[in-house]
Amino acid sequence: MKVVYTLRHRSHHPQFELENGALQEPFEHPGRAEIIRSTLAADSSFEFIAPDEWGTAPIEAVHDPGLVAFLETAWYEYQQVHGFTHDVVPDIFAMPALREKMGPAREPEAIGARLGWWCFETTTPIMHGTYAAARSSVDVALTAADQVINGEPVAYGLCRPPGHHAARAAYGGYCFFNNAAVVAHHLAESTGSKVAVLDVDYHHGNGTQQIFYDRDDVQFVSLHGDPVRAYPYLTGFSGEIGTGKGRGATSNYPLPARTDDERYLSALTAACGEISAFGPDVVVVSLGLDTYYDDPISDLAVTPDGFEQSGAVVRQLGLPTVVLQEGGYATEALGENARRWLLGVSSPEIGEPEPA
Ligand code: SP5
Ligand code: ZN
Repeated sequence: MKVVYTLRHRSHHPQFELENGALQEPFEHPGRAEIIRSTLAADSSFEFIAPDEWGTAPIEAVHDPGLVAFLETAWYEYQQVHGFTHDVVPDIFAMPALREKMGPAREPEAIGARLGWWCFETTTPIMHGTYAAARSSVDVALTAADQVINGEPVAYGLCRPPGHHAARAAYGGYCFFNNAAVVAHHLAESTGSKVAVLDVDYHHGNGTQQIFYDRDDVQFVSLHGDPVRAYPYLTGFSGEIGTGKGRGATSNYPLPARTDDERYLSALTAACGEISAFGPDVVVVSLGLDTYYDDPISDLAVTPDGFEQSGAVVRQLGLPTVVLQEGGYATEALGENARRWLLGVSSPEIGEPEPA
């Protein structure tokens, strides 16, 4: 299997994560991508390629160009006003309730206020190299998609930073650009095909859902911790099914705490049944491995065997498949968990009956 990777992800390296009223060690850090890289590099099933450069047009096809322009210069603008700051984080948020009855706000001019205009929470710092890393993550994703367009049955983009929490006009949740949404839109536009996005990250892919919520050419199907207890709290309920002509093209499977392999695989099989019924030409997987039983910020209970079987369930869709890395924070296990999922999605021996 082709693996798309670049070391440019390393230029996004937060010093802290502001969460639960404290500065914490970042859960999302360069070591995550590096353990996946080194684990896959030690297995001859995987062949590494570097990403091509795709520019901003495919990003601006799904994101507000104002978000792209903001992220390109935000760190520098902040330095000019506030002095050297490694991790730039908003300290004010543009809540629509502040202007109730007065009409919506306009994007502020002050850099500190613009941070809270484009960002929805405090755990996603911007530093010197964040924009370059986020752009490279999209390049990785698009290059993996290109492999599949050119005939590979499956390709893996080792994306970092992740993407699925980034909405059309908002970043957060460790995500800046929505790699999966950029790829799904690019596939739909460039090949005229129907696309399914299957999001298996522990956290609901609110950004991807938002971007495609009113579309009938891109299906969004997600399994995740129930937003009653799990980040991002505001989306991912089972009643969210899409709107307008997109009605029925969004499906959500909120899962209870400690969901084990058996229950997880049964929900995944049901989700894949909905994908088959939609009839896509290609599937994009948002591969979060934070459903792992020992993940430090999540509460499901999937094991390495469960990851391999999950990949095999997706393989049985029989569709060209672009797999993109999202979350997963048990760093020491992350490489092996990714390897098992990818072996499951690519190996005929796994999860299929023996030939007679
Ligand atoms: C891509 C991705 O997986 N983003 C996840 C962002 C989640 N950030 C906030 C998580 C809040 C976790 N609180 C955990 C308490 C653990 N004891
Ligand atoms: Zn996640």
